[in-house]
Amino acid sequence: MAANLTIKYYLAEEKYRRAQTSEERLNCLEGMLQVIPKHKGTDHLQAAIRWRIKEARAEVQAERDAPKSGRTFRIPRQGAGTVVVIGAPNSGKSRIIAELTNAQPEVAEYPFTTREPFPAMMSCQDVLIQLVDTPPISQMPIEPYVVNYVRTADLVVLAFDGSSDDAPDDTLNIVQQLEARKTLLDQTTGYAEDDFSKLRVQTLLAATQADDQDAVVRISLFRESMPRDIPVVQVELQSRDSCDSLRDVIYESLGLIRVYTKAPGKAAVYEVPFAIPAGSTVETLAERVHHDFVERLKFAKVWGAGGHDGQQVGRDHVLLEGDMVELHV
Ligand SMILES: Nc1nc2c(ncn2[C@@H]2O[C@H](COP(=O)(O)OP(=O)(O)OP(=O)(O)O)[C@@H](O)[C@H]2O)c(=O)[nH]1
Ligand SMILES: [Mg+2]
Repeated sequence: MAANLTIKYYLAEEKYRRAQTSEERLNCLEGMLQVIPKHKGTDHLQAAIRWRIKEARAEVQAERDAPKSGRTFRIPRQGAGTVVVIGAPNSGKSRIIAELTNAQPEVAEYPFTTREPFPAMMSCQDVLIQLVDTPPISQMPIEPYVVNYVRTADLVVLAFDGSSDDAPDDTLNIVQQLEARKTLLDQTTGYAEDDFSKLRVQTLLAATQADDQDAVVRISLFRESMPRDIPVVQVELQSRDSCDSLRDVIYESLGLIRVYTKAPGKAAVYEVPFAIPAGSTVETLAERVHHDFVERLKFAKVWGAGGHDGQQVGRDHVLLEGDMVELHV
């Protein structure tokens, strides 16, 4: 986290990253400029936002003058995180969704089976995570809406067919196509400093059919040519254990903690958690519970692992896994 920036600013920046249309992006940028602390230390960043606002206005105008061609599929975000599954034809994307959720996307031995994106919910540790299946990315130019999905995802799962000699090159082609669109598959998510067009997105390589005897060699070949190191999970989707590990790795990669809320004076019930990013404060939780709560929040009481037994805390208090929180507004 750069110095001198507030949680409010980071919330605004996160909202911007998740915006799906140029109009939404413009609104979010204006919101970021409003809440960014105005002092010397943020001069550069303020200038970068102003510059991006100018660009975004031009984009909005250009789209009004000549609506963008190409398909768009708006998928509303659902659950505690959105995981976009991308990959080359036949890399096992739909099979991943089929094994980890109750949905039944078409899975087939031939390539180009999936034609449209498809969202489904995965449940892990009482938390629902949205997985989005996508059509394959091949040598054809990647569709703009898929780039948009990748950029707004909380995590990208890059499927890699461990049984195919084409997998290293085909997967590298995807990395490069995204890179040409200023989108870098990487270990963490964040904007390049002072450049709101270049974005790193946290990615996990899921090597399917990993029981194939040459899968490890193919993965190594890919890693050698991949410009950045990303974590790899090897899966054999026929095995229940292997699917369970993939589910766990996806959940853990999202870096969430589960916290519970209760109304003042009511008994604590540990049933439906709020899953929020680790390191989140009471203020972030308040935002999730109700957008009004951030302004109205007076204090909170916390019970949990950090030794808290109903102590009163302020909005900047950092929450821990399993905390029970009473928000007083
Ligand atoms: N045994 C085994 N088969 C797999 C695994 N992953 C994928 N498959 C098979 O590989 C074929 C392709 O899987 P899909 O999930 O349809 O691949 P896809 O990436 O969605 O393909 P497109 O939609 O065409 O891009 C299917 O026959 C799957 O059953 C795996 O880990 N183990
Ligand atoms: Mg598919």
